[in-house]
Amino acid sequence: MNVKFIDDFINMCISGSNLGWHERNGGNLSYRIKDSEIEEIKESLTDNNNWINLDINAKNLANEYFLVTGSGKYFMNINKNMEENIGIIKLDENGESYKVVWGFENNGTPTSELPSHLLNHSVKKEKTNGLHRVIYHAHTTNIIALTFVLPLEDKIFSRKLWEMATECPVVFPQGVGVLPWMIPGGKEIAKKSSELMEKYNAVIWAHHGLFSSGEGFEDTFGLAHTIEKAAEVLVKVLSISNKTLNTISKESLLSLENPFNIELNKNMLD
Ligand code: 2HA
Ligand code: ZN
Repeated sequence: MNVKFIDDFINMCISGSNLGWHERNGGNLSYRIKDSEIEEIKESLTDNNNWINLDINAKNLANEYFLVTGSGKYFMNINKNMEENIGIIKLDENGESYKVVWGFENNGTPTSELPSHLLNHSVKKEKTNGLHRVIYHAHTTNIIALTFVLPLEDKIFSRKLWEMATECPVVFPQGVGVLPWMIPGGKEIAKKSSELMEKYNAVIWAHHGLFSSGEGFEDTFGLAHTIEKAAEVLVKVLSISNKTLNTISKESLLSLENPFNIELNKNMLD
């Protein structure tokens, strides 16, 4: 299908792959499709009654359509055969089951992280009055590295990342959430992630990667990129020396609030 939201979706997968965040079948992406966009492609959707239980409840996503990457599929190959590598699912009227209405050809299924994607969408739809539509999971190398050496606390990651680049507090003034190591792919990690998504637009999974949320493909990717870039700087700083001479002080961080019209999460500053 030749439509803009699918092109943008695929381009985002390729961008992440080019940055090395999607080794093998690592990472996944989902997009809550707009009614007007479903209207555009409705001729290409199939009608069926093959409902599959989700084992989660996302009531506020009832009847919504999502474009999702496929389980086991490689981001680097995504545009070679999109009908196999990605697909569109529709949720039922209770937000408890889904059916495939396009794509996932040759017995494909949605990403193993579908529960995390849907619970995060559910929280973000509620919290942003429907503005957020994209949830992205990437295996961002430097963020993963930091989860081996920093305490797994929201406050420490947020403050350290803010200090690594002046744009960080502007791009994620709420900070970032951090989850300890958990089994991927299930309901438990999905629940814990979505609880953190109540407060943050990005959640780090220790020894695994990053989730980000946003309104569109550009800002969601940009958030992950900004966080990973700051993490890269921090990895370099820690590698050069165990002592830093200079940093962005608490006062300097706070002085960004007025000119950039942001409100920093003060919990990260005490
Ligand atoms: O799709 O990234 O977390 C593979 C993964 C699972
Ligand atoms: Zn992963």
